[in-house]
Amino acid sequence: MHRGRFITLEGIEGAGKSTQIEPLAAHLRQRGLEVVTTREPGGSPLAERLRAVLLDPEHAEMGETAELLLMFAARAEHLEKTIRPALARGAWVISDRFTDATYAYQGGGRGIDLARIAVLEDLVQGALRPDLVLLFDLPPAVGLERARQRPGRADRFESEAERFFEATRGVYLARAEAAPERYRILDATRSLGEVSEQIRAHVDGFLDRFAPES
Ligand code: T5A
Repeated sequence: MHRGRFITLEGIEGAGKSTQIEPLAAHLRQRGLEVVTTREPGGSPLAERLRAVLLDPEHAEMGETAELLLMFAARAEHLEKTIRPALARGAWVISDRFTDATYAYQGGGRGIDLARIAVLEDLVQGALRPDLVLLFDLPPAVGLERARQRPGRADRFESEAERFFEATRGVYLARAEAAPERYRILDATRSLGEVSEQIRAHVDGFLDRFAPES
């Protein structure tokens, strides 16, 4: 049995990740793959409870260290209960966000030292890293406008100022540019159909390199 592959979707608020995850999963299923879709924070029962705490605007005063540790606590659960078992049985896992979001939001947005995040990444994940990261890139003003058009109250992160997301976007782009073999940058300002096409082109190229038999 071959280990499945791990694909993550990343980007700032309103970039279009949640919209594209199921069409991407369907595309992979058509190729005969078992696919598990999931999200962070969340993706397991306890991690979903931690998600509710992390996003709740009632916790506006949450400290940066607590936020960082809760993200990794949720991730540890998500890995143990959902991601590792799926990969071990040969399924492909697509996650709406993973550790790049911690570098971008807690590192870029909050200003936590990236080296400290790397220590927690090693502790919680061991050697596991995504095989492919699709970065949905767009200016924060565009993403925030899309996010704000949705009904419902803004969550704790959506309430941040635009400069928070400029810093977040900057870390995402720097990470993608530093490791082009694992990251693909999409122009997320394009129409839904055009973004889908970009995703398919990148994922089909990845499939050709990393088919299950390889
Ligand atoms: N977080 C998470 C951290 O701080 N650290 C971490 O380690 C992790 C894992 C999660 C929050 O947690 C933070 C980051 C987040 O703030 P969330 O609700 O899951 O909260 O946040 P998002 O993943 O950002 O969810 P969003 O829904 O805001 O963004 P999406 O999923 O990228 O956007 P989506 O698909 O919902 O689209 C938003 C709107 O735009 C439209 C959609 O129809 C929708 O209305 N849209 C488009 N419109 C025009 N053109 C397109 N191409 C469009 N694509 C989508």
